[in-house]
Amino acid sequence: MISQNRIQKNWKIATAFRMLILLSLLAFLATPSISLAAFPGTNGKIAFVSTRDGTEQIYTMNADGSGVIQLTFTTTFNSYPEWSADGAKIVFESDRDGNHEIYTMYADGSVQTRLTNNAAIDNVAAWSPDGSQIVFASLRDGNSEVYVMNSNGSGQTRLTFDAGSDTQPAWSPDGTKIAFESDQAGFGQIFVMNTDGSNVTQLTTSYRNGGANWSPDGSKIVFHSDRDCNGCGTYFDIYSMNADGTGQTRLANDPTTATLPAWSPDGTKIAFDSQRDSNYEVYIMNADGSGQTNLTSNSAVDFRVSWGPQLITYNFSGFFQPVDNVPTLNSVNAGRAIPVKFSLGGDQGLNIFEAGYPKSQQIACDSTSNVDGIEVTVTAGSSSLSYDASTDIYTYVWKTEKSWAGTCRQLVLKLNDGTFHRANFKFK
Ligand SMILES: [Ca+2]
Ligand SMILES: [Ca+2]
Ligand SMILES: [Ca+2]
Repeated sequence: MISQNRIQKNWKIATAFRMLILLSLLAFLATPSISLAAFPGTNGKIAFVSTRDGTEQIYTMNADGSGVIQLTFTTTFNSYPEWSADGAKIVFESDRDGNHEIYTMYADGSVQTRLTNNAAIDNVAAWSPDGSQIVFASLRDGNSEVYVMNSNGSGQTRLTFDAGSDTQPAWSPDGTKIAFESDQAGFGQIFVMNTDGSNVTQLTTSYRNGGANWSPDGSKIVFHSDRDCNGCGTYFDIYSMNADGTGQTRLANDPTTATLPAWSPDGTKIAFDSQRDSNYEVYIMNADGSGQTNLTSNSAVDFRVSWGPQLITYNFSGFFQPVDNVPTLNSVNAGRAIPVKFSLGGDQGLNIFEAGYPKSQQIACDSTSNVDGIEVTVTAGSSSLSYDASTDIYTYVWKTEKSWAGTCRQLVLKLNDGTFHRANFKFK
């Protein structure tokens, strides 16, 4: 963001050379930086924006640059992707409905859902670590401010109240702080505040600084700055600092301009974009700046990265005896403890169920439909779930109730890879 005053002042002093510099500056600043927050996990896919199919669209790729998949396909702008902490969803910005609004979609591009509906620009969104909330910037109150909303778009609440441009919010991995960029003190600088907007603290002071992105452990923030060209506004590089603003260190030493850094979920690497190969490409480097590698090598613009965690995927075997898989109606004595056995293709630990599951729900005995489950299951004894490495079998012991005699019921296992597995029972 750049103020009108600054534009006018720059134009007054413009020589032909300065006009070129300014045009570059405006080209950069006209596209506000993505808001980024890296949450801990195993490194998964990198989301990025490319113009390779005409307009800015969102893509994902593997961390070695392979397996590029296009996720958005509107004729308009889709940009600023940001992964949720569990890797299941991406929040992004699009003007497909007439002006800039915030949307979410699943990691495969499905169920693209609009969250904001405001005639002003709503942009650069990022998730809270638990996925329940989204921070974003909006010009709805006259100048850019940071807002927060629930992840379904409800409860939109303003957090900043200054005359400067407040943008690029990024939620700290521990959930307690929001970093953002503001020019309330001159050029854009990085600030942090509490998640209710209180306790605003400035972390950077020299020249332009933006693109703040928390390390997965919350101890550091990477960002871009033009301080090594003394605030020229055209050449940025990647820097890191401690989360309190101390220890500011240059990392990329980019010969051109490098912006919008994003930590990998395991904290060992940083992705960013650079123009060193004549147009924007996505790069990764080690967290100390070594090993810089071009991942995209495409003549189009490739930039605005967010590095997601690996989605958990289990290789569910189906249920083993004594439980038969659907559509069989398992006939059992009401009140019995039922050993529910299955394999996930190796030892996946004992934290395999989505919170609140397994559940069960009464069904009609001739029903073939799936239910979500209502009652949380009761387990028999203290060992509700066990894993036997010698047979690669998980056993979940489900305690049924005598009062269920004469009814039918569906057992619903939701695993924390997001998959449902069900079995039907008739109680004698
Ligand atoms: Ca809008
Ligand atoms: Ca403001
Ligand atoms: Ca490119």
